[in-house]
Amino acid sequence: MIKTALITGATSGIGKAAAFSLGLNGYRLILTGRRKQRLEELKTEVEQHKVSCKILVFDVRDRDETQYALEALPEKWKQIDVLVNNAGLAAGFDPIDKGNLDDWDLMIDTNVKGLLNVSRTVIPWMVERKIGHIINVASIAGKEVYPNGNVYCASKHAVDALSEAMRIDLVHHNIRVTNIAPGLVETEFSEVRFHGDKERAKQVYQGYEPLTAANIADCILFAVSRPPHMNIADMTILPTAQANSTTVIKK
Ligand code: NDP
Ligand code: 8X3
Repeated sequence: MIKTALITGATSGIGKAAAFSLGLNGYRLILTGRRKQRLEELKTEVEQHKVSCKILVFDVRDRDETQYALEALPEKWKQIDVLVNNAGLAAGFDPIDKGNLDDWDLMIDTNVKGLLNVSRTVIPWMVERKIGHIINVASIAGKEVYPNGNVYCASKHAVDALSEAMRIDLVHHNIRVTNIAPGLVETEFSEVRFHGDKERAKQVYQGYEPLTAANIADCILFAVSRPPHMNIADMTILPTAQANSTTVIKK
């Protein structure tokens, strides 16, 4: 039977790459994000590959909007086999005494509360069917803390903890939970972190070979395609030039 994957934050980067990777490997897709036009273009593109696709435009921070959009799915589309909780961002790169409080709200509301808003609606559908695989896109920033990473790191430590918590609470419902913790991946991430400063963002990925969004999508596909008795609990994926959050060898 055809499987259904819901991917949040599919308009860019890792989420978009995961849409292609899961779509081209037999999943039908529910793709979400705030930027409607990008979702429409992506739908057209995946449908050219004969992938069945629905798009939902909502902000994961808005609990009512999130619940409404998901509940409005036709019943058969609510049979979600794979939930990729990917929508997330960093905003700002300041020491804790100089951080912008709106940036802090944005990260906590998106990365933690947004992930919970989506999960709280979708998980009961998985529990009912006793089938499901949740992929939480956390980060190396959820394993370590680095200078000026403060609140972003805290939000990703929360995602890491929630992956463990979900695994514990859902194990008796036959639901798998995989925590994905990438290091430096070249996407729109740094542009968003630096509030649109493209030049500064570009420098993050210069002098070494960063990971691509497709590399992480490969890992997601690997995790979801294991046999049913096997759960990849946690994957940390780094560029070869990166040893940890603060050690990156640049030429
Ligand atoms: P991108 O900026 O390229 O993509 C982020 C995605 O998240 C976009 O599709 C965006 O969609 C969506 N998003 C952000 N805020 C919201 C919101 N409030 N509601 C709905 N969707 C939202 O970055 P990445 O692909 O790199 O990031 C994906 C995930 O990977 C994030 O959780 C990030 O923290 C994590 N990560 C990234 C790493 C990296 O180095 N790039 C490393 C480790 C983890 P839209 O704007 O259309 O709403
Ligand atoms: C994104 C990777 O190192 O910028 O989570 O935190 S890092």
